[in-house]
Amino acid sequence: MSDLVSVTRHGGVAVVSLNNPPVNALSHALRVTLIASLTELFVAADVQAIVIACEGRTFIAGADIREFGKPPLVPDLPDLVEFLDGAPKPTIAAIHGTALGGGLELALACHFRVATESAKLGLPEVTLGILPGAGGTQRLPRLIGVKPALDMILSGTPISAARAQQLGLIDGVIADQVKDAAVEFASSVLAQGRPRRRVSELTATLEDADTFKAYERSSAERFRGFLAPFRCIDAVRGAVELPFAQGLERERELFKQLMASPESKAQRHVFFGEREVAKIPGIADDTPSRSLKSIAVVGTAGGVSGIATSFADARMAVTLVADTQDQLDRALSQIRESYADAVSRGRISQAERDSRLDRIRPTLLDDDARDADLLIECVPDELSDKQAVLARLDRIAKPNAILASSTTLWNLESLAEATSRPAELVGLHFSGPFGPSRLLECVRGPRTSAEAFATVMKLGRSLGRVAVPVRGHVARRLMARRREETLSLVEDGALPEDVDRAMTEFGYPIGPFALELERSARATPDPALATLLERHSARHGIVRRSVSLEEITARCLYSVVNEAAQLLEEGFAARPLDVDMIMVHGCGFPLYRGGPLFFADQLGLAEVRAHMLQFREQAGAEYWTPAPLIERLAAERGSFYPGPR
Ligand code: T1G
Repeated sequence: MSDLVSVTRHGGVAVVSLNNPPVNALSHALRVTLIASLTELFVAADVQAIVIACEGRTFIAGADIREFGKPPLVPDLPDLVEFLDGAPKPTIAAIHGTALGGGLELALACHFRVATESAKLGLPEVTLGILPGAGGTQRLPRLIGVKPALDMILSGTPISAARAQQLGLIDGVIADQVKDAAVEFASSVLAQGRPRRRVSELTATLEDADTFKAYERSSAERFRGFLAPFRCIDAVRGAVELPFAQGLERERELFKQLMASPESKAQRHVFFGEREVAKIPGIADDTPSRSLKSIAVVGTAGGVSGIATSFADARMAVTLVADTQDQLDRALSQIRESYADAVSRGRISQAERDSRLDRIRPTLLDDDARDADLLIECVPDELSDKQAVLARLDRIAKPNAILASSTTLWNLESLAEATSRPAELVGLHFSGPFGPSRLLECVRGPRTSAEAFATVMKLGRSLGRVAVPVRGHVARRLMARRREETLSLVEDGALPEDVDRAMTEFGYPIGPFALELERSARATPDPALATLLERHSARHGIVRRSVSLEEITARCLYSVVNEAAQLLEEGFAARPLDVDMIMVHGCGFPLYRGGPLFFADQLGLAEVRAHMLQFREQAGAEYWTPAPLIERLAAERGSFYPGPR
């Protein structure tokens, strides 16, 4: 057998071990080798049961996503799964780490499943804009029921082994020596003569006739703009309404539709983008980074509670330093409020809330921050205030501590001058214009060391955030340009509610004007405001006209695309990917569109440029001169992302 698959014998039990690092993805080579190995074992007289296990840190994490969009290779994953479903002797999936997507579907084709306590099981395909395409939508509802299956498939969130056992998804939780424990389980199956249970032969029963309608209704708001969740519901409906083989065919049809959809291409771009963006241009992957265990958050300006809780949530010790007791009390009550909200939404338990709060040590003394590995200032965005606090921290911090600024206004060099350690100074932006987000914008100054920067980029990952390396305030500049364009649209004749409608229909969670008003308020028709706008436009000699939703959408999108191209040329962002990840994870850009630059590529840059020139006629060169990068790419019929994505 090849390195990909090895077989060991334990009496009548054969253990088939898969070895395809890093996550045992079911690549074509692995599929071929596994089928060859199983074919032999199915007919081997001295083999009574077969265990399927994996080497390395995880069971199978799904199909090989890198094969997506390429010509299909036979046998494909459904071929392998249906081959396994026909096994003439008991098969047992022995799960450790994660069993995801095609990995769980393969396990569902086994007669029995066992998993270690820490294992996670899930069907995350919907997060890639597709659906479980190797029988998962047909077997899971048959095994655990329609509603639990829909919950797993629509959320894409893996469940724990304990929950999987509760649902009947696995037959036992085993010790970490997964192979030995699985052989023991297999031997007990043989000893007890337990019948082989083919999940495909079970029936998916509908507890409540309104189930599918109810999930479609709740998904309408929850998954606004996404395609895959609704196709998932259709596929699971097939498990109830159709015989197994026909249900599989429907699943296959829907899978192919989604795989070819622009939404899935965009979501796969974001999946790989989140991983690729962690690689820092100009800094070697093996650059040493420091371990950050204790953090000092100094100051209580806006966003302090989000920053402090991010670190406490990641099990780091946090020293929260404020100038006055008042400030400290205010920051602590914000933190308590956000944890109370997390408990009330069931996101964390009361015990978890308590232990996270315990990690935050409030103080009025700078000196209490002297042992911190990273000290981040969070004072109001005044240059002198920032310089003063960084100078203070520079004096008390230990030699190899990293200093960070939360500024979204000042360039890092103007702050570095206030310290004796410019090589240890970075910028960290935790929240974007939409408030708390998954983004961590990491700003590298001209004198920031590779080691300090690699350290904070890694920090982003341990905080469960998407860390994006930049050389300036990219999110702020992109959103400032969009804001400018929304105001120009309103001057031209659009009404705030039109702009908000165009942006929410495009997929943003909230419109720019509603965002400016308090979150809860929506820009609603306001005759007084309309009159004000008319007077304003008249005062500026602007003849108001009706502005279509299409024009609003195009101007809000292309203004960001053009500004991004400018930022790339100025070197504030190194890759189009950085811009897309910032916009998707920090500025509300719809995930199923992949980011403004990925989306612009789908439209074609020549087309985008033509629109910009049209707007330049209307609004003038100051705002709408296409960036040189766009001119060049459009002329070369190029794209921000050359090659297949
Ligand atoms: N295929 C190919 N490469 C993959 C991969 C996959 N399924 N999963 C991860 N990688 C690469 C990843 O790009 C990275 O590469 C490295 O592995 C480590 O990943 C029919 C069609 C398993 C929880 O959606 O959620 O099955 O950057 O950095 O944080 O129904 O990876 O080092 O070059 O994320 O420890 C469904 C996706 C597929 C699971 C590990 N499966 N993977 O997280 O490491 S669709 C998924 C993950 C499917 C069938 C359909 C996570 C992980 P590089 P990592 P990690």
